[in-house]
Amino acid sequence: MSNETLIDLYKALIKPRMIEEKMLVLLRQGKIAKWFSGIGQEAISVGVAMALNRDEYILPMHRNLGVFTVRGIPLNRLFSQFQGKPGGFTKGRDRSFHMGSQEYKIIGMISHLGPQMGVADGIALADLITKTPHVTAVFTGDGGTSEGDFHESLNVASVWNLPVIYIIENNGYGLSTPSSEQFRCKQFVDKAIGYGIEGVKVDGNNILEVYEAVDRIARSIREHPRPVLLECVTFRMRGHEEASGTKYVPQALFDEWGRKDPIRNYEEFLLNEEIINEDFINMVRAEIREAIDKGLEITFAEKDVEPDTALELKDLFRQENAIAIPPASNSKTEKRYLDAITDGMRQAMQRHHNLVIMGQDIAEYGGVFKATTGFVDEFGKDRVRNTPICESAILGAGLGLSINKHKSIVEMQFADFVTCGFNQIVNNLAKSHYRWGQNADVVVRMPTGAAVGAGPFHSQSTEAWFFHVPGLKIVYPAFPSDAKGLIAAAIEDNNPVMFFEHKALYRSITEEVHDDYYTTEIGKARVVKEGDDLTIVTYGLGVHWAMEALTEIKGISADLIDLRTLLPWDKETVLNSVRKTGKVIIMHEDTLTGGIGGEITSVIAEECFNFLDAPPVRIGALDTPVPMSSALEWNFLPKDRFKTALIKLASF
Ligand SMILES: Cc1ncc(C[n+]2csc(CCOP(=O)(O)OP(=O)(O)O)c2C)c(N)n1
Repeated sequence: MSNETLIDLYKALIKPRMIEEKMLVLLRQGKIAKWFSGIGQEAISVGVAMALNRDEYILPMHRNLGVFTVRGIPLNRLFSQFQGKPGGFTKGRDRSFHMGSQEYKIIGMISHLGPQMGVADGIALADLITKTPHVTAVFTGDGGTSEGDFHESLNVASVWNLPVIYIIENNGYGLSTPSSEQFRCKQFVDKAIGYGIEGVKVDGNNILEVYEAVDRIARSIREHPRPVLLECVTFRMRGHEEASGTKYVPQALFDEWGRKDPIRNYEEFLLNEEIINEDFINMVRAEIREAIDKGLEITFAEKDVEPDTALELKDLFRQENAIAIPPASNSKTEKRYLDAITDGMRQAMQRHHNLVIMGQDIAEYGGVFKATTGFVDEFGKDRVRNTPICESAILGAGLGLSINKHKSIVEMQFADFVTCGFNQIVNNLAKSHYRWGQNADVVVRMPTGAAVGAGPFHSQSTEAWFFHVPGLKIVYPAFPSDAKGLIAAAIEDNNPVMFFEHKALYRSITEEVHDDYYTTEIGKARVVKEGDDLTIVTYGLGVHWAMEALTEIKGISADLIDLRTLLPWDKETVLNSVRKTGKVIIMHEDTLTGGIGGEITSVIAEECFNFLDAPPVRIGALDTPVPMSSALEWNFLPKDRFKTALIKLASF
């Protein structure tokens, strides 16, 4: 290494230490609220960030201040981020290192630790597909490796040859829990063998070792994309966060690792080699001290964030959504619900060359419901990807693709299995735009619903789980024409959309559907039938039950509203109808308690009280799991109870 590189590494190494020392003072003075210290571990963040190219993504954790400083983020912006001031990266919405920046190619963590690694997979996948010779580096602590996300993301990266360096900072503790109570492996490089990937172990307190290893691995990965696990052995010299103390760590360990301090040792080495001298050290330190003081001055002078409710709500989503796309001609063909979804997806794949579909068995096999039959032949294996059974890593990868300029559709084999990827959806996809302005351009396809004799784990209605999550959109078509228009709209939308498609409707209903590509507006209900006696609000299979009931039971003139979008639901259409009819019944296939019907009923009660001639009625499935045998399943489902309630409401 040239003296210049050695000196650059030195300057980069002491900066985060000096910032931290200042932060600890400010903490004692009550000027900052919390601090997660990386003292003792700086050589890893700094070595990694210095070895990578400036346009390569890094996904750091809570002890990686060095990544942020090496990338050259102005200190006042960093301090404003720590202080929740407007000059930070999250408009005061998230704390400390929970931030990302496309400008600096840093993607910060969510608190859940492990999900970072799936996101890294997606970023790397985009590079792999576009043949961009880039490396993505993602950090985890040793404790974080106990999470399923660690396993899933390494597994996905290994089968897909993703160019990711997984950096494990093995500091012996996960919060207060020592390694012996966290895992039984002797060293993490052994785990790499299990994933069929290379593992490299370095002294994480030696900046030269870290830098050289990452530089060598990165050069090789850029040429031959593949994942590599890098274990950096180190020690955390302070508590998990400052308030938590260090009582659980034996003093002997502090003494031992104190002697291995990465900064003092490197400084001594440079002094011994006469590459630097005391004057130089003093000069560099003075420069950094001045930069810190200047940065703090700007941050402290900055006003606090002022709440703006309209902005808070607006920033949930990226707003530049695609405009409505009408069909180019009037040509139509009779299509089943499933074929309409396939058609919409195929045309979207033709239109968006950066759109990737991922799911279990979706490639050659065409998916268990055959929604993607023939796609792999038309669009190739890069864009139509069979995935391992790793819902969490794949949903995280969806966000990663989005970060790296791709759109994605992730198929859950059955909506029930979304539980295994729940965290990525509700905490990562849903919150990322609000937190730091990064949209998650991901459609999650959810083959849903009962009435197919499939029992408790292949039949659930899961839409209400997501209805409560700000930052998501939920669509749920009941007809083939809407299925095509809404899947296209979901794909055109740059935000995360949960797309529910009812399995019992796949092959049971047909409709004339436009052959051309078109979108159906998200957020707008469809009035299926018009009438004056009462209003029926429903969606999915419920729409068909309601149509059947209105045909069977003579003499009820009803507005039948198919919501089509559940989040945001079309209040205007529902409330206008209820104001007209004065009576309303809300019915869904989902279980009653905590179902979407409760929310709709409550808004109707608030907004239409003076127009109501009867109490609003809510009908849902029994509050039990979905039973398998036909008699039990139809007893569980609300179809018959709906008819009884409808007659009762009509004669109220
Ligand atoms: C899913 C999840 N469970 C629990 C926590 C609480 N938690 C925060 S950090 C931490 C320990 C992390 O240990 P490790 O990955 O070894 O990193 P270290 O803090 O030692 O650097 C825990 C349990 C969390 N953030 N996320």
